[in-house]
Amino acid sequence: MTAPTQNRKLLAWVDDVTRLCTPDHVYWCDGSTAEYARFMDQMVASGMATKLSKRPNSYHFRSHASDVARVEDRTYIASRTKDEAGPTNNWVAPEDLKQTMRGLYAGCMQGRTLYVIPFSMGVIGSPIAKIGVQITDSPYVVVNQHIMTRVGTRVLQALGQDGAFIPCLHSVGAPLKPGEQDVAWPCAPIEKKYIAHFPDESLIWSYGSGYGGNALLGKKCLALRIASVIARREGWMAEHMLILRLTSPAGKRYHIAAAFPSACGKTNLAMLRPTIPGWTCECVGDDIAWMKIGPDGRLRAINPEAGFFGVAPGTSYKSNPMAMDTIRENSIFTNCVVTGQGDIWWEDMGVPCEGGTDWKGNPWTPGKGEKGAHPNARFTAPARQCPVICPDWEDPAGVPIDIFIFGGRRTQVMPLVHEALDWDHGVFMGATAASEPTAAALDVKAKLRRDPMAMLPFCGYNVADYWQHWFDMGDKLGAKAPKIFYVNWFRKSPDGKWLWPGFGENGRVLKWMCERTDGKVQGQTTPIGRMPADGEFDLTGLPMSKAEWDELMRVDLGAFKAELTDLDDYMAQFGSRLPARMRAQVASYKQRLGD
Ligand code: O2Y
Ligand code: MN
Repeated sequence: MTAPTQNRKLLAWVDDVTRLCTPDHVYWCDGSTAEYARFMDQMVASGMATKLSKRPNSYHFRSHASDVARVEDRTYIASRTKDEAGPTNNWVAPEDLKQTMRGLYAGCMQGRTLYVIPFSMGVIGSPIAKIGVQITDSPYVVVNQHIMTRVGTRVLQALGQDGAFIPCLHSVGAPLKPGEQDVAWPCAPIEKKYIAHFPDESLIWSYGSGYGGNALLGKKCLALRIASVIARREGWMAEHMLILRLTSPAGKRYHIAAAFPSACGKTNLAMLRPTIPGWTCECVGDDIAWMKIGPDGRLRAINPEAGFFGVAPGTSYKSNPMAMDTIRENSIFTNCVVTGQGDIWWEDMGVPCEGGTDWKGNPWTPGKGEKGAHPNARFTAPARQCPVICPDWEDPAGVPIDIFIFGGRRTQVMPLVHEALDWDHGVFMGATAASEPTAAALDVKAKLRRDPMAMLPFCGYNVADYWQHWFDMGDKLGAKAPKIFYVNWFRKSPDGKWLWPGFGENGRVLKWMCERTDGKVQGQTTPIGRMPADGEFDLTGLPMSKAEWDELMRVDLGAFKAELTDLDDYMAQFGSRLPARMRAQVASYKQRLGD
């Protein structure tokens, strides 16, 4: 196949990789619907995919049982020095890692086709967008990238002869000997998997896994780990945040970006149906926000992705009706149950299932004692199919952000909502965001799992430097900086009952934030931040007693103080790189708690 580009660097790179990986064929993806259909037909014919008769143009895939999620232990930030990667990332010297991986890549595409996928993160031509090119030997990756990014010839046109792109090399790491029969999900054993980032040259090398974030390299690898490094250098932000637009009954629009650790309901919040009359919500993105300061001095955000790669189990018409409608057609499902009727099913989908074939390919009926879908089963669906996709979700200029939200999963201690006293305090709140490890480990000595700005697995450099970047962005934004809040949807009463109903009721929390942003309500200052004053928070129609509300919002200073040792240990790991402004925040936090 002749290359449909004259971009010199791209041609040279594809040549180099072809020589190293020795595929049988090279194919340049054009991103067309015909190409997508052809790939799906081929994968159905080879037994890799199942066409779902109940959902138009939708397919199911089963991964290898060992290749079901991101592999953080095998994810590396190969910056020049270990200190630049920081204490929270795995580091190997770039040349050492390259040597190891070159050994693995040598001949790794034998018997396979090398696909070249030119893709854009963000609408082509947006001042915030970036172009990547992924080389892969996985047709499953090709069809997923069709949905998750903007793929094809238009990207090559935008690239021209000399345009820059981020090279993303991927192989499933399973060469085929002549005559050898392929398997449904080729991949390499765990000790040969590497998800490698070379931030100094904006380069991604991934080997051995065909799953999700390990293989769809535009997502976590490019849009977060590599982009966070570029963003720091260029003065913008690449964050693990959903973006939504909330509109008040008066028609005023608020744009909110929110960071929560993985599997904390980000997709659900991004597609919120507020229960409070007159308020509406539209989704701009469910996972990643790229934000630049616009000509008006405000922070403008785009969703660099074009699709959703959502967790399937737990998604239902109760938890997320908009996601359920999004995945009615043109979707890919991975590691779900395929029912006898030719549909997909997963645990807590809210519909009965008579049985079918489970994610491992075994016959399955409910009550078998094993889960039918893998807990990290996924749907891949085009964002444009979301019934509440924001009409401006592809505005190249992005949407202006009014509010940042951080959060974690805490059954105790953290109230439903509190507001930062100022930008630096907000950075502290994001930096110290934490979840409880597991319900079983819930005792006073159990360590909290800190996940700074929900970026722990995704920050491509030293987290202490990342915090400094946040402080610097606050200085640049000045009075136009978004207000910062912290939420906890997951608090329980002493007798173990959820205190907050969540789902559509979360709109009430967002409403209070908007009213704070407008100065319509004043809140009250507490040692941990500003909280709703009596009567400010709209509880109309909610069956919640005053005692339950008080418990939900209770600030037990003793419990906060008990976590200070953990906080000190956490901050200490960053040594002298910890920004002075973060030290100052820790000191004033302790002072406010009366320590
Ligand atoms: O397991 C994977 O590879 C998927 S991880 C993922 C996918 C979509 C959105 N967020 C995440 C995450 O881990 O934060
Ligand atoms: Mn995520």
